[in-house]
Amino acid sequence: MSRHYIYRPLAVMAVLSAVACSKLLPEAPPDDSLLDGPVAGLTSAELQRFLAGDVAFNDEIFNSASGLGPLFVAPSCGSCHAGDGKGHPVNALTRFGQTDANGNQYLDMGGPQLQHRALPGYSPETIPIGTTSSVLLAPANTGLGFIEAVSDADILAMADPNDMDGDGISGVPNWIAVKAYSTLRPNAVEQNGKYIGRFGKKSAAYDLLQQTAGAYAQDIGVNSAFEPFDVYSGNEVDPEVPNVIVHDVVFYLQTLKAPIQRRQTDAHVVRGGEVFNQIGCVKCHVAELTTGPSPIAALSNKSFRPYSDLLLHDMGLGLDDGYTEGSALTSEWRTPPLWGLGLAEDSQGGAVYLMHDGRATSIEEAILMHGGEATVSREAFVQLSMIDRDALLAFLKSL
Ligand code: HEC
Ligand code: HEC
Ligand SMILES: [Ca+2]
Ligand SMILES: [Ca+2]
Ligand SMILES: [Ca+2]
Repeated sequence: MSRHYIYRPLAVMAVLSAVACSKLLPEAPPDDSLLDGPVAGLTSAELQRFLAGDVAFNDEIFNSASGLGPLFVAPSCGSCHAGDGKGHPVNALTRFGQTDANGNQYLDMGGPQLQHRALPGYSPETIPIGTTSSVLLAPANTGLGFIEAVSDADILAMADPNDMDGDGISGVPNWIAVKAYSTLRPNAVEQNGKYIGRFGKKSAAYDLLQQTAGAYAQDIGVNSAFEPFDVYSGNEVDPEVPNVIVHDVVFYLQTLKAPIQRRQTDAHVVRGGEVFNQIGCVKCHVAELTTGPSPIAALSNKSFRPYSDLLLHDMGLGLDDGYTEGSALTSEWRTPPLWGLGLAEDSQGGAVYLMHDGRATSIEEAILMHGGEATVSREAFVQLSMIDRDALLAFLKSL
């Protein structure tokens, strides 16, 4: 198995250090602190596809000759999802103009997604005056194949739309229209022609194919047979990225490994995990989920620990972005997985930017911003003794 991709971030450092000081070569970081690697147990044919997808995702920088734009946000997937970790505010996406649950408005003014860059000769979009806009930070792309393979029934079993158990928490799925090119998962649950979304901050994408084809078209201005309409002209254009590459990228996302918890036996971390359960964080950030059957054996019927229920929760006015997607309301967000949280600063340039738009610059701040259904849990956090608060943070940083 070729391991070049695992050490790629270090290649430059290795060269520099070899020049500067030929005796001290940098040590490779331990495997559990890297995000950019495949899940265990792939066949060699699967590893080849993983590598092809890795190259397309990280190394293919589009230009005008290869289909970039004319309107775009960034020239490659990797420019926002660097190292597959969380994105930085400089690469945030902006969506605007959707002010109620009745669908997109301002489509004639470039909504809903803002493309703020353009090829020479074209005018980039600006946010029309009078519209509300939402800023979204790129999430880490780890472990997504596991999330994709959870059955709808398992997600629905965690939902409690009418809060029957009276704990103030009422997670709901986002019911969305599925694109004609997506394949319904086995035993998909339908409600009035809508299905359960699970990717994106409001769970508005059904699967990784929709997320990928949509990102090529909307973020990079690169059309495919799946999403053939150019965002600038509105016209159908010839594919600028072939289906096989789109599928390789989907495969890469499906088989990117999930972060594994570090310092699992440290007593302080163990105590922090208990606190996490006691104060109700775990009610939304559900520790363990199980996949159903998957054509990729390494993902089939596996337990994994994302710390998410994949459901939408009303997080209160403070986090209301005035923007709706599918059946998700303006104050509703999908519980973000917390795996990899402790590695966020590696990919965010030494600082952390948490919550959907990166407004929280520490884990404590992120917790204190929880409102709505998470109010009871936040209040319990505020009441913690210093030692328990510290343990909780140690636990969160071990994820
Ligand atoms: C301009 C920055 C940017 C670019 C370029 C970009 N993304 Fe993203 N990506 C984001 C943001 C922001 C989100 C969250 C969007 C949302 O919630 O709707 C996201 C979400 C995702 C998700 C969903 C992850 C999850 O946890 O639900 C996947 C998968 C993804 N992107 C893949 C890609 C691929 C593949 C490409 C290239 C074809 C790409 N992205 C290009 C910023 C970017
Ligand atoms: C009612 C469900 C719910 C509860 C309870 C809850 N959370 Fe969250 N949490 C969320 C949602 C939804 C978000 C995303 C909000 C946003 O992006 O604006 C979030 C975001 C976070 C984030 C930021 C993650 C990131 O990647 O930006 C952290 C850290 C976090 N929660 C930790 C906790 C802790 C610790 C507790 C317990 C004190 C807790 N949460 C309780 C639903 C919940
Ligand atoms: Ca194009
Ligand atoms: Ca636009
Ligand atoms: Ca409940």
